[in-house]
Amino acid sequence: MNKASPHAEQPHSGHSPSWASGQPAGSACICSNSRSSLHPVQYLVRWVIVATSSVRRNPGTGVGRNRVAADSGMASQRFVGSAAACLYAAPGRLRETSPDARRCETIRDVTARQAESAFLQACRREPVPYTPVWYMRQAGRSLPEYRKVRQGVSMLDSCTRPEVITEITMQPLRRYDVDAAILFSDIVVPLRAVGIDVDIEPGVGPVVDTPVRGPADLGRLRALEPGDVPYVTEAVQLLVAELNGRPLIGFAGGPFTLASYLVEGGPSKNHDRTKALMYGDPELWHALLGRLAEITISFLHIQVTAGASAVQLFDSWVGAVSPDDYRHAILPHTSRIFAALGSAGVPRIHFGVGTGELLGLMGEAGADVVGVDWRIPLDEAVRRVEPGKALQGNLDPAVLLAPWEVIEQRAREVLVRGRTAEGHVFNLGHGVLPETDPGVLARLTDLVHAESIRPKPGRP
Ligand code: 1CP
Repeated sequence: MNKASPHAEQPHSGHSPSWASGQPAGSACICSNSRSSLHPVQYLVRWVIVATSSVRRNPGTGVGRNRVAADSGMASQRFVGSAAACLYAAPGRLRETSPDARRCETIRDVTARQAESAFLQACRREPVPYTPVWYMRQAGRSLPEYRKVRQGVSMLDSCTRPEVITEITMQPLRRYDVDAAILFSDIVVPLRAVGIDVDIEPGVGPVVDTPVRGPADLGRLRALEPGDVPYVTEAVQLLVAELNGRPLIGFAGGPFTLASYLVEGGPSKNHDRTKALMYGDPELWHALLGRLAEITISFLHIQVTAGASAVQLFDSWVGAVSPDDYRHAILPHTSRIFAALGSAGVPRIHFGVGTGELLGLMGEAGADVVGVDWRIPLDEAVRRVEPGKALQGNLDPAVLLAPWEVIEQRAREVLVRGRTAEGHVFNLGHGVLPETDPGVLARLTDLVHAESIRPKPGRP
């Protein structure tokens, strides 16, 4: 039983209140070196809301959890300069307090809850009230209610229906007290949206009827426009409304992983054809990855514009290449993706499987958070990644099939090693395995929170 569910906590998690920072009412700041803050009245309202929020029963485990029932939407200025020049203003009324103010840009509305989220704080390497947790592939796969919704609807069709996307994205949050939702979609959704003949075959994965093998095939990879994926925009907007401030993670496939599906024509063990193209025809390779980077930038921008509060680039299969090849053949394109997302001001997470030797380069590519699979302990990952990055990971998903005592011990180890990082988001080392018991994930979520809770400042 999670007596200390962080989402049932009082909203104020040890930050300086707004009235102490001089921030006017009706505004929230998510500057990298300042805390979100609330006007005393907002603070009181939120405290009452939280204190009176109803306890919902967790359908998976019977674990009772408090939920924040409501939240106050507030405009935010995301600041890209020094904290001293940070702006605070009501929506549409930008008040300049210094010349640097021009460097502040309004990104979108955020709720106070989002600005305070432990997940976003950890991504930004700020102090956290507890270690935040979410799971790659938390939506779908192991949930019976997912399989029910998907009955008679193909995978890619389900990714084009905003209500279905919303429902499936929310399903894990009804069972687990995770700190973020991840949009239900797939890395091949934008490829299909620009006209690539890709489908997802049950039990197989993405299959491309006409693989990309020569320069003539590049023409099929046109730019992605928001109008190509209206269902993604609509679903993200619906979700942001429903999530009540809990962050939504948008995502896209990384350049190597997308190229692999396109070149191989489907899932591949060693990505031999893809690597043959990388080695044998650098011109075509860079042209291909350039187009994929364009599509990815656009897909991620669409999700952030609609309200996603972080993005993850899944370059799942990039661990197949050596560090040298990564640097020359992939990093320039990944760097471009992360640089293009920089102005959006949301944390950028970069993940790949078997990438122990690439972790430093994956950070260099411009991610704020480097995802680590289970093969490298987090304290070792800290040594491999340059300073100034948070880490995400890295419990082996297969551990969740072992007895609870083993899971508990392994999770504690991940938490302890995670404390050596500047910021740590607890996750698995790869996606949830289909055979995972959802009750175990619920229990693990509560364990991570309870084990990692930090004392409030000023308390013994
Ligand atoms: O019939 C089904 O239920 C299809 C299974 C499925 C699901 C639920 C696929 C086919 N994709 C998805 C959703 C999905 N895909 C999400 C949902 C959000 C979540 O809960 O995390 C995400 C993030 C993805 C991303 C994705 N798709 C990746 C990167 C993440 C990873 O696991 O490494 C990759 C590599 C894919 C391709 C893909 N799509 C589907 C499958 C089975 C695969 C992998 C195939 C292979 O082994 O190559």
